[in-house]
Amino acid sequence: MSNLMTRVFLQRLPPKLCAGISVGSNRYKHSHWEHHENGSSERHWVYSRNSAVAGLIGVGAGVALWLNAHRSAEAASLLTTDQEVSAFGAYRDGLPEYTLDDVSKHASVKERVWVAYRHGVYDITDFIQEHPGGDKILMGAGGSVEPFWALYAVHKNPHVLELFEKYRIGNLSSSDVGAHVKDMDDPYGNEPRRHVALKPSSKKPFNAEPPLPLLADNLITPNELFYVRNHLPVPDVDASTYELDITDEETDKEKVLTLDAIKKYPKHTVTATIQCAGNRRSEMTRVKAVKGLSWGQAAIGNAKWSGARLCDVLKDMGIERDTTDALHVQFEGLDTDPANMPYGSSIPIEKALDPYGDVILAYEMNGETIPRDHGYPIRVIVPGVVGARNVKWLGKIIISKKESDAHWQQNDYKGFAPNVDWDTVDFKKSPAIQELPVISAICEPLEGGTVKVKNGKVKLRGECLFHS
Ligand SMILES: Nc1nc2c(c(=O)[nH]1)N[C@H]1C(S)=C(S)[C@@H](COP(=O)(O)O)O[C@H]1N2
Ligand SMILES: [Mo]
Repeated sequence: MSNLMTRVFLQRLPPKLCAGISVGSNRYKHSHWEHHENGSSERHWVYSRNSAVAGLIGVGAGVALWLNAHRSAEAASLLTTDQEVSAFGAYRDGLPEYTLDDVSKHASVKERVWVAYRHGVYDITDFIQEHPGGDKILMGAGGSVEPFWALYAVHKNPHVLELFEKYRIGNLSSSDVGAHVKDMDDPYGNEPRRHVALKPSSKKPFNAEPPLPLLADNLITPNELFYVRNHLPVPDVDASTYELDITDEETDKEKVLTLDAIKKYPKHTVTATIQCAGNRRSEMTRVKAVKGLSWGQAAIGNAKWSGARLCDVLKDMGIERDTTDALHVQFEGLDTDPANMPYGSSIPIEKALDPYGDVILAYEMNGETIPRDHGYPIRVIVPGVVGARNVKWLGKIIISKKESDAHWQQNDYKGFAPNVDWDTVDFKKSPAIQELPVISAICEPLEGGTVKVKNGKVKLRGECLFHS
């Protein structure tokens, strides 16, 4: 059968199996079609390709930036308790007092950038200039970084806060403490309910994976057990007013599609595995400390996705191989950061225009309406390509000569050799990850578990990702 992740009952160790499947470099080696009488079609994917680079890319992907996570942070300690956090931003004797009004006068590098955090006032000008992604903190410039942290709660780790405390210049006048957060709604106040079996690696934004044995139980991952990887709060999209905006930068042509209009295109179903580039980062950390969410082995899932083929929609706009000079298809989500910037990334246009590429604007996951966590009402599915390009809550498509300039395309989700670290990384030097290499992992027994030997044999279960 199709798909990238498969349930295997082995009597030998997986490397043997994987050596078997990774020989040869034909892409899309085994895919087969099922055409249905109602005009819809279905394709199952099995990829194979040489896996020699797997280790390298795997380790490199772990280096990928997690917004402005700080250099000294270790993946394992990214999440911390409120108690550890509460020591920071406390009142400190002997420092001058400033009001929020004073702070607001320092909102640019020229005037020095001040922010308030709990009782503390900080001059973070140097921090911004020295740290990757530090510019994100400019969102709180001249005011409070609390709204910023409420959104990127993952940064409430001791390393970031400790470092932050070095920039302390004063105390916030007591009447202003907390004033700036009173009317702030929790941006994560409207999240969907999640299955209790999902183990979060961060709660705000929500990121979670299922237990490995449950993953191995199902070739098709049930929707509620499918790992969730959100960078921002889940948007609450009203399907009745939903619109997908498609712009061709080459011709300035624009098309706006409602959900009903998307559903009028022939319905196409693909079974495709999605994997986060950070999957198994916790294992990488054992080799060398890497930053980012400390995923186990289950930031991966396999589902049947149904929707309109992107190539059909683009063809309708006159965009085909012979008619366009564009090189990339950019996607934007309806989820936005505090500066109102949407999640975004892009794929090469060949993949989008290839009728065998199976890129779809999906509205169903395993025969059900796509759940909110997975992109309701429309999500682009790019089979064989890293999770980060499978943009959820799709709001905009831009046909362009350029890659997306979003953070997640330019400064994250790139692979680097293990000798590159946070002091030497130059994101421009590495291409954005698209296709992922072959990996395999044992799902049962769990690490540290016991194996039962029966007639000199052991039973193992695992996942195997056949990615092109
Ligand atoms: N709009 C939007 N799309 C997104 C993301 C996101 O945060 N926002 N995360 C990406 C990443 S990094 C991954 S791995 C997958 C995760 O998809 P899932 O949550 O359905 O498993 O979605 C991708 N698409
Ligand atoms: Mo991801």
